[in-house]
Amino acid sequence: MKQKGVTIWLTGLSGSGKSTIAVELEHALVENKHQAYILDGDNIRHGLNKNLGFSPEDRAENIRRIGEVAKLFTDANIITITAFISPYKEDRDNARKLQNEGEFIEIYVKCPLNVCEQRDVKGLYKKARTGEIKEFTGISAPYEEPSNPELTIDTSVMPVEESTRAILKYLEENRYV
Ligand code: GGZ
Repeated sequence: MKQKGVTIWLTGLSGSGKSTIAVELEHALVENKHQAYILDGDNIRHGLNKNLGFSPEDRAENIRRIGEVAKLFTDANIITITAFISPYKEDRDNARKLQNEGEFIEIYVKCPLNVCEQRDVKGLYKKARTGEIKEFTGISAPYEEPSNPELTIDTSVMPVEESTRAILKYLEENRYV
């Protein structure tokens, strides 16, 4: 079967596990001979979007550009995994609207704020609490939960391997892979 493109849009707080899940998922897909590619802060915010910060306007523009890039990759029949907080519902919905029906899978990587804050892998929550980092999602900037995602994964109860399996199961059941 020829591979069809699809965008797997991961959304959730900083530290919720989006990037880790994206990497695991990409590995699993590539092992099964699929073409998959991750768009994340490392390759987007450091390049195409390096002129953008974290104001609501800049986040909207960040997500708009990522949505357009994801569409191009999807059109090229690549399984495209995006890992951005994407805190605003309107911005995520706009990214969805760019794609054909069924080509955009929104996955809410859910994790309670207190758990993300406890993990604080990069020490950013601490800096947000002291005010050193302004407009930090969950602390001093909003996160709007998805109201109707295709899938929700709670990483405070589900380890990464299990989360990845749940996504693969969804992709198989819905004949994406
Ligand atoms: C949220 C911030 C901020 C602020 C820097 N708010 O855990 P990280 O470090 O690696 O992931 C976060 C990343 C968020 O970038 P996104 O492009 O995903 O955000 S958005 O979708 O809202 O545009 C965090 C770091 O950048 N970071 N400042 N103020 N996260």
